[in-house]
Amino acid sequence: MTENTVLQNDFLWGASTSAYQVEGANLEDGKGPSCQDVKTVPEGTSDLTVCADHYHRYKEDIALMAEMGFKAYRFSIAWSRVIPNGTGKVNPKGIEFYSSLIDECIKYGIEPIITLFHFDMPAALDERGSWSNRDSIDWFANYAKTMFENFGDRVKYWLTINEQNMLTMVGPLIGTMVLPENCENPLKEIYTQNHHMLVAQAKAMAICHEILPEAKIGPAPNIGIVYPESCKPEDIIAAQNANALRNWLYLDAYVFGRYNNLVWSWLKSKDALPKVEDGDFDILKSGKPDFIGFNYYSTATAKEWEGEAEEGGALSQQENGGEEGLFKGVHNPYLQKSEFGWEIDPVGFRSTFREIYSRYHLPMIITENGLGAYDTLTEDKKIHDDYRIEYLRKHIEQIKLAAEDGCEIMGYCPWSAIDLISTHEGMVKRYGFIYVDRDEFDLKSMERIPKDSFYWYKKVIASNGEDLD
Ligand code: BGP
Repeated sequence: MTENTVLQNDFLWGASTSAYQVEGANLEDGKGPSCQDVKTVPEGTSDLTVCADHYHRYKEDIALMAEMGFKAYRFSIAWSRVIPNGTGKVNPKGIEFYSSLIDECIKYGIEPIITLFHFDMPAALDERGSWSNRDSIDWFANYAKTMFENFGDRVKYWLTINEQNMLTMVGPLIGTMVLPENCENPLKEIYTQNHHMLVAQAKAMAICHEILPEAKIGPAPNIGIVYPESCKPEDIIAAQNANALRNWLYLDAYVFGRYNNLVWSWLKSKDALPKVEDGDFDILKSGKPDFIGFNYYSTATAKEWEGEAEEGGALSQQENGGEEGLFKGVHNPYLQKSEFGWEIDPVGFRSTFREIYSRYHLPMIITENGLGAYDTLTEDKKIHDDYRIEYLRKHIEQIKLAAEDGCEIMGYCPWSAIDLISTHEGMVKRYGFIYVDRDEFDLKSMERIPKDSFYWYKKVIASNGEDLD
């Protein structure tokens, strides 16, 4: 490792995946179905039965990650693989799988970073009301405890819930939103679910600290600051509203154990305050993160609300039409978009670090960042993904600038280590450093082929971020 680099010498270079998008073997070896296995997949996209078949090929995959020089691998545990019904009996084969995966990482000196929950509620718990059921707090806390007990001897870094803000804002799109039949006040229900998640993850953090004093645990929301469209004072108010709703509601609750006042007032005005019970705020305050993990793909831009309510609403993790009365989402003319329509904003990455750090003063790790693109396999079996290298290079440059600004940054785990199935846009939207030879519906050879970005990232890691050419 190069000495005297901008980034700390133990910087956690790696990449991320999630169980339901990468593993496959979705009902094998005793795994119970999750909401992802029972949902109707978007038309024209692959189902989630095979994915990248990481479940059977993880040794080969981890060896490739080791070849890139990974210091960390962020992956998630499928709750229904280890506890098929979500509560009750533990599946020994599920425990065995993650135990071997962890050992395989450690064999190469790769730090496993485990996400406890990444968009895959056990289907059996959805039938019991999912996050609407107040018992979900204990379901999750018990599941987390079981994971700490089984893997805490080897796993130092834990993440609670992936993109809780997106579960709340775009749950139907991700395939995770369950509302009670004839729900009279959906907004109140959604924010009550969100409240249960807040309490559940705080409980999990407190348990982690109690039984694994050496471990570190944090959240992994999707954070990107929201710019005002202009310096018109009403646009500033709109951007503040959008930031509160998208970003600060979550981080304020995780770190300070309290609700963001703008969101609380808005929910009150809509008769949609979450159902809170006595003692909930004590629990929120008892579970403090050691660091902030966050996914960053882009910023957003907002102006004063105008138009009809139907013109608002979140459209994907990164696109938002706005919220009646609060803000209107607009396109940022200074930014280019990816092939899949997401704006690309490396400089916004730096501002996002600065903003998070000045608000919370906790070390940060990037748990996702990356470019979804159509990759082409050439006849001589190469993938020339210079567009991805360009994207990552520009973002790493901004990480270094943010570090020079005094932000504490622990690591970078872009999305994704290997090609996998996108949240709602199938296999064709690829993010990996490692190509997987399969199509949307044709499983082909499933061979792993390093992309150009693989060799580039290897140099980046070897130079601790100094060599970005
Ligand atoms: C995040 C999710 C990931 C991942 C990524 C890319 O929101 O945490 O699971 O899928 O976005 O999104 P997509 O697959 O929609 O392109």
